[in-house]
Amino acid sequence: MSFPYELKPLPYAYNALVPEISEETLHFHHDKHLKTYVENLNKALESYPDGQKKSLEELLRSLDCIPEANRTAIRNNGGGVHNHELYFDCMSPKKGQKPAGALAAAMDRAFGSYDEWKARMKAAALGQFGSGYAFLVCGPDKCISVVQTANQDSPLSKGLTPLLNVDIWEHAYYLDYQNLRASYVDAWFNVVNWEFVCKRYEECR
Ligand code: MN3
Repeated sequence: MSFPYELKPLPYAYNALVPEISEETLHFHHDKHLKTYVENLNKALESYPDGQKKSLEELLRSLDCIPEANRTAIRNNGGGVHNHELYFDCMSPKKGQKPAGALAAAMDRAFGSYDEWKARMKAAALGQFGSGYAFLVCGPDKCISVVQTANQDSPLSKGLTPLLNVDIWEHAYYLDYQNLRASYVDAWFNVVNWEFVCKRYEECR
C-alpha cells in the first residue's frame, strides 16, 4: 500500500457476516468511516512528499520521523486505514474457525489455551476506555501477546506486528448491539478469519 491510497473493497459481500455483523453496519463502517480515513490520509500526505514514497507500514513504524505538522494526521488517519483493512480482512463468512498449526501452538504457550486467549482478548476489548482496538500481536522476540490501543493508534508504532484486531469504536457495533460491547465481542469471535491470521503469523515469525 502506498500513496495515493485507495478504498480497498470489502473482501466479502456486505451481508456475508449476518447475523454477527449486519449489512447496514458494514456499509457504514467500510463505505463511510474507512473511506474518510483514506481521504484524510491522502490529504495529510499532500504536504509531505517524502512520506508519499514510504509504505503505510513504514510511516506507522516511524512516526517520530514525520514532521510535526503532518504527524498527528498521519497517526490518526494512517492508523485508521491500516487498522480497518486488517479488521475487515480478519473476518470471514466461513464462520466458527479456530486457530491451527504454529499459531495455535504459540497461543497455547502464551495463554494456556484458546479459551484463555478469548478471555484475555475480551477483557482487553472491554477494558479499553472509549474508542480503540484489542489486538493479538507478534513482538520483535516473536512472542505473541494481547494489547489494547486507543483511538486509531497502531501497534506498529510500538514495534509490534498486528496479527488480528477487533474494532471497539461504537460505529463498529452500535447499530447491531447498541451499548452491549460484550455481546458484539462474543459474536465477533465466531467470524474471525483464522486462516488469514495464521498466515500472518507464519510471515512474522
Ligand atoms: Mn472502525
